[in-house]
Amino acid sequence: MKIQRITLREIRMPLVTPFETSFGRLTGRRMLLVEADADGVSGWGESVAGEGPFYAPETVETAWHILRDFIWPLLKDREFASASELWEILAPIRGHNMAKGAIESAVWDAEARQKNIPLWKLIGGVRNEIPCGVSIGIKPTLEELVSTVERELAAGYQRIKIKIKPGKDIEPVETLRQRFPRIRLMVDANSAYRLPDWPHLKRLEAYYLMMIEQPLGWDDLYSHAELQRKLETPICLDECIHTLEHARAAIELGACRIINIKLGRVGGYTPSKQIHDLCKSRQIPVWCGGMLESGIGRAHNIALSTLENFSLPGDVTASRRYWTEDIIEPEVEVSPQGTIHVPAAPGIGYTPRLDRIEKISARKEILS
Ligand code: OSB
Ligand code: MG
Repeated sequence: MKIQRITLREIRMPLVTPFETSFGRLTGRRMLLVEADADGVSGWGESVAGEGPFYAPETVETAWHILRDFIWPLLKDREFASASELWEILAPIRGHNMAKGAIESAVWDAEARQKNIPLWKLIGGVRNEIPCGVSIGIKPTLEELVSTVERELAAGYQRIKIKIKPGKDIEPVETLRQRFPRIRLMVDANSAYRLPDWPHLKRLEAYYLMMIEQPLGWDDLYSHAELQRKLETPICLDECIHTLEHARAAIELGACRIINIKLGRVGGYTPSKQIHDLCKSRQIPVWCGGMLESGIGRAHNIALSTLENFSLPGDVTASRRYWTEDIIEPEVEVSPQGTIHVPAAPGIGYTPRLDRIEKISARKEILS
């Protein structure tokens, strides 16, 4: 394989409703899309880098810079046998996983299209239907939270995750547990607490949560290990796990019992699969996280979720939860049972709508 050219585009999409986490409130997204032309087919990827460095250090701007000035020079004129080699080719660049993940996933899509098979089969996926949960942002009132949860349960979603932060934690969880005694419920703090807050976090244990996601510092494995020893509820790590080595350290330290894998956070399919395989061998369940992706990133999350050890419902949901109009065809739909049927078409299995993508592009750069 050889990549003849890549096209970077920044698209802007307004969210159907604002999304609030402990690190900020979003009313829309700016995403960097990568289109890779390889031997007559094009593959698509999406960088999940945010507008600012608040979830992780990368931003749309840093991803653009790294793709143009460092990744493309490594890939230009380079022959490789398969997308599985990209991760090693990009190894001289330290970090910048979201930039790497965008191009790496695009090349996997291109390879699957060349072979005329679905991407999920190319990566070794084992299921053609994936279970789905939802991530619900911090709401201004408890009434709004309850009605949102009601609506998502009615749509079929199999587990509910709510975002929490200090002052908006015990009460929302208690309210939901009273109102919905039997649902699968979890919380995500996006690093809003510190270890001395542990007695407060321990109060959440009264509400039978499936897990508490990323309660402490974004790169603080040691404190999570301390906290996990004080809690019965499993800790799930998100932000902390940006490499295979961090995943191994987290497991060995006892810093978590579950891991959320995001393609962009770890740098693509190859590191995602490595972390997945490690977790499988250590009986650590994984699930696929989301980053408010457009249809392109969403399609990749669906493919990734077909790997065997993705045994818990992920944050992979219908296009319409976030977008009035998505950029792929068909849009992602969720069944009344709260599952997504994995598409059988080649590559990511959805067709990027180039006309619409061009229309909402704020900038574009072709590298060849
Ligand atoms: O921590 O999982 C997270 C969105 C943006 C940044 C971080 C996170 C999230 C979500 C949304 O929880 C998941 C989704 O795409 O539905
Ligand atoms: Mg999270």
